[in-house]
This record gives sequence, structure tokens and C-alpha cells, in this order.
Amino acid sequence: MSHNPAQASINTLLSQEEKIHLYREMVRIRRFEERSVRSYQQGHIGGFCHVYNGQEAVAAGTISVLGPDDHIITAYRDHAHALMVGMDMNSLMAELYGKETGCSKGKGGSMHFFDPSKNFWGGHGIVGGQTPLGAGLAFALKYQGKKGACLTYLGDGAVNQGPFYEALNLASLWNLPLIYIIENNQYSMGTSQERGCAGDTLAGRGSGFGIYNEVIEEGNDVYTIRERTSEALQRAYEEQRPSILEIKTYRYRGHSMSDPDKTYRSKEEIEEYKKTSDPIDRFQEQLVGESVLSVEQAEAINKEAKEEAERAVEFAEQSDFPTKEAIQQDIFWETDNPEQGSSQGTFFFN
Ligand SMILES: Cc1ncc(C[n+]2csc(CCOP(=O)(O)OP(=O)(O)O)c2C)c(N)n1
Ligand SMILES: [Mg+2]
Repeated sequence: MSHNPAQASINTLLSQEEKIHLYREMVRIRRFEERSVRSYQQGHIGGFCHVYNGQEAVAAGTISVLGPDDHIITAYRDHAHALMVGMDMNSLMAELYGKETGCSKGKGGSMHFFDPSKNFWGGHGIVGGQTPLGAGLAFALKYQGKKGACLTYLGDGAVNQGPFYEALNLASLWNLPLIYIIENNQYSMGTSQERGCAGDTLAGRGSGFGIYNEVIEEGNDVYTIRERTSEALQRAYEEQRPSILEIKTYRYRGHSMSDPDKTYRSKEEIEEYKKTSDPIDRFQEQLVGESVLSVEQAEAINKEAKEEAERAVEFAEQSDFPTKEAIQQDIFWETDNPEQGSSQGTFFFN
């Protein structure tokens, strides 16, 4: 009999409420992104903004299996991860609007959502820059003797950055509890994987370092992702070994809000994916099939999420911009806390 991920214990152990919760989280991500796009188009959001539509199963599947001492770090396409770790939608929308009530006090924007109290270390704009930082987080967990791992997300384009390979070397050499999640949405801005990436699989690049790696073709199936991530977590906890999971997925919108998305892929390709492989539709069908969810309930969940995103916009609009004085705060810890600082000399920001 072929393997059915829905029957994996990590999934059968989910209660009916937990399954509905997982579905709701995916819907909240989609509705938040759609509302963000609208606000961006209306001119309320400045700077870069990269949305996650189409990739929801990845953040939902991987983050929903994490334990209390697991940490995550990602790149600039970070809204979904922030919602999944439980950050408040108001503080995320306010951050997009550049308001002081935002999670990064309005000074980070879309690419720099951040909340260490939720084990979420950002939101990073330099492609691949988060990959050695994730190795550092995993090293810290090991050093402190915690039963935890660091999930470090990167895109298919980021696998070509040099620092990733330095991090892979140390992760294997030092047996770090580190899981690289390659969110392979098949494009690095306007460059397709075949135009930009040599070799066969992206995960396979771990082989030269002796790192376990696999490709997950069913990247729109939240059950599959939960099963494989929990296996990688066991490898991290019990063997202190790193893993690379390459998850095949797809983004519906342009790379960022400024990408007209007309030159490097066809409309038909996008429509085909939406029609046949949408992760939310798929999970909804599964849950309806399991008699866990009714179509009416699913509609109500969508409506509630839309209203929540609308309230977040109202919150953001009513919040203030940071003051001029605040611009130089929260840059270096030592300049904000000079009496506790241990370094000598003058900092740029003082
Ligand atoms: C070091 C560096 N080089 C180039 C850029 C410009 N840039 C931003 S995103 C991006 C593409 C990355 O694609 P991928 O890793 O596949 O992530 P995705 O956007 O698909 O999530 C590039 C080249 C950057 N931010 N940092
Ligand atoms: Mg990509």
C-alpha cells in the first residue's frame, strides 16, 4: 500500500480542533497577504513587500510541529512565519504601515518582522544572510544543552549564496541541530530554477557535506510537510544532526510588489497551479473528506480572517509614526544601554 501522510502519527494525533486551527492559520495567512497587497496598492505601505500566497502549507506545516525550544529564522518573505509563531496581526500590519505600534516599532517594515519572545529571529533582507545566523542559533541551543532545533528558511535563489556553504560545513562538522528548509517556489525574482541553479536537486547540495537531505514534491500538502519536518526534528534532537528539506511550492504573486510578473512565466502556469495545487483548497478538501470541517464552517473561517485583517488595517491607520528621536534607538543595544555596555569608543549611532 502506498504511504499516506495523513496516517502518520504526528497527524493522527491531531484533534479535530487542532486540525481546524491549522486550517484557520493558513486562511489567516492568505487573507493577511491579500489585505496587505491592497494597502500597498493604495499607497499606505512603503518599501519592499513580498507576499506568501501559494506557499502557505510550508510555514503552516513546518511551524505547527515545533516544540518550546525550537527556533526559526527566515528571509524577507516572512509574514506567514510571523503569523504562525503567534504574532499579533495588528502589530504586523502596523509594521507594514511603518507605525510605532508595529512589531519592530515601524522601523523594520515587511522584511523585518521579529519577535524573539516567540523564538522568531526575523525577517532578513540579504539573500542567504540568515543561513549562517541560523547555524549560530542551532549552536547556541546545543551549547545550552536544550532539546531544540533551529529551522532556517531560504529560497531556491539563496542556495547559490556563498555563506550557505560555510554554514553547511560547520553544521555538519559540529553536529548542529539545524534544519534548512528550502522553500523552492521555482523562481528567484525573475530567474527560474533551471536558468539559475546548476545540478540536479537543491537539497542534494548537502551531500558533499554529509548532510541528510530530501526533496518534498508534495509541498502543497500540509500533512506531508508535518511528517517530514517532525522526522528532521528527531534527527536534530536525538542525533544532533542537521538536515535539508527542499519543499516544492509556488508563489502566485510577483516576487515583490514592484514585480509586474509578465516576462518570465505565463499566466496559464499560475492559473494551472492555483486550480490544481492550491494548499488551502487541498487541506480544506481533506478536512471535509474526514468530516472534520464543513464547507459552511470553512466559509465562516474565511470571513472571520478577512474581518481580522480589516481590523488590523484600522489599527495600523490609527497608530502614530515613530518620532524622529526614535530613529536612532534600537540600532545597537550598547548605545541604548550605555551604562551596561562593555565596549570602549564611540559608536556611529552616538
Ligand atoms: C545578497 C543579495 N543579493 C541580491 C539581492 C536582491 N534579491 C532580493 S530577493 C532575490 C531573489 C531570491 O530568490 P529566492 O531565494 O528564490 O527567494 P524567494 O523570493 O523566491 O522567496 C534577490 C536576488 C539581495 N536582497 N541580497
Ligand atoms: Mg524562490
